[in-house]
Amino acid sequence: MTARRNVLELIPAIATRQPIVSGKTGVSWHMVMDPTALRRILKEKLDDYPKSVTTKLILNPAIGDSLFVAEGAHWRWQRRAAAPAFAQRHVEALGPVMTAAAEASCRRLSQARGPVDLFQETVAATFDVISDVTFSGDGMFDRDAVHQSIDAYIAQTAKLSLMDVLGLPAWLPRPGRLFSGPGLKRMKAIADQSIAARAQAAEKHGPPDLLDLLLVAQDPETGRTMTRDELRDNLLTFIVAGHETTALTLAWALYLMAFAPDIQEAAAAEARAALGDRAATAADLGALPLTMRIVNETLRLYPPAAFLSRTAQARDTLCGRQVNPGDTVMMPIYALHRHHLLWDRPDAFDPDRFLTAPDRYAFLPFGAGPRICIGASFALQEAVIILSTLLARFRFARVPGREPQPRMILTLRPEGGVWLTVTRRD
Ligand code: MNH
Repeated sequence: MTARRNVLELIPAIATRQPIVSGKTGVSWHMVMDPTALRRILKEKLDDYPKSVTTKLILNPAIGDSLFVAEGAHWRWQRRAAAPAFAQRHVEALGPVMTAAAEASCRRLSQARGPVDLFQETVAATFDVISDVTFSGDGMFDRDAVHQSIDAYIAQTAKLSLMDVLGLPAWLPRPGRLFSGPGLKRMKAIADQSIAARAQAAEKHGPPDLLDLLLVAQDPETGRTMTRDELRDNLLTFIVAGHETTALTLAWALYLMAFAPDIQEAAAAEARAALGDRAATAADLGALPLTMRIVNETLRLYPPAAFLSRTAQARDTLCGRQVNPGDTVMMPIYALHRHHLLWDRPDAFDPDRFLTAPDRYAFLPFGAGPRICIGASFALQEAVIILSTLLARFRFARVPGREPQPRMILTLRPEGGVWLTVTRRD
């Protein structure tokens, strides 16, 4: 029963001390924590390790055969077509949206009396960002309706057995129709309306957002463009994949700041020196190296995507162990990031460990190889802009007795929220 409540409890303690842990519970499974083997799965033998059957089962009804779940040629052309939308100059051009979201978050926090749930707050902030860069400027876009639909979708997702997420066998009952709820239908309908409206709209001002860029996205090799359904599924993918993950990063970062007042003060000093009274912009990133290290150290200790899984297609050997077609291959990023052979004092919060770059395949908050997160630089820019702006203006302190417990339901969430007291610095 505990396993059903929290995937983290499924990861055996030895997973942070051994390169691979295997077992058989119906199907054979392997948890891989060895950088060389992870490189093989994610890069060298990509086609032999597609995303797990159950990952697809869960996500397909929501986001179709979009970038996140597609395989082979159908994945490849979508990735090529979408890549320019996430190129550095486009991400930088979306900076003002992130700065505005940081300002709005500060306004809300200024009103706060008593402890605040910072997870709720960062969810609101990252939702401002993702909704602005997908359906910005559309008169008919009903932000609250979309937000409610997504919440309903995530709540529904949370109900499903975690065993399904892992691709583990059916020794727990599985819920029947997972995604028949009205939330999902509503979300799709709103997205369809926005896309139709945008396609008809005359010239829009301002930098192109993700919807504009996907409307003109084209596979450079075949010239293929996205159908309306593919476009909608990919936009929803960006919203689902990019909204909660970034909110979690920010919430866990603030939680860690409350536990490390010295580091919080240093980060606040860095932010105030770089920003003065203004909110951070994309151009400030270079002047905020400590904030970036804090974000990376947060992603190490609390990786939002704490558990990735694949279904093996071919016979292979990983860390000397035989892998057969059909085996579930899990990558417990949470255990990798706290592995005793890979990290010095793995459970300690120490942003300065990122003064030197870690082994590429020992640090995988965004995955790696061809299927690495397409939104990684978008997410990092957003996290640093919002975190530095908040730290420059507010002090965050823990509320004893209200520490959140990490709990894994698709993403690594702080059970009970991240309650902190927030006080203005000036
Ligand atoms: Mn994101 C893939 C983590 C933000 C869109 N993302 C992945 C993967 C990880 C991941 C891990 C690879 C999964 C796997 O190999 O099984 N993503 C994150 C984290 C954050 C994040 C930790 C924030 C922090 N992601 C974002 C944002 C967007 C986004 C923001 C879009 C706006 N992610 C994606 C898409 C993919 C992906 C799309 C699938 C890419 C592919 O398969 O080609």
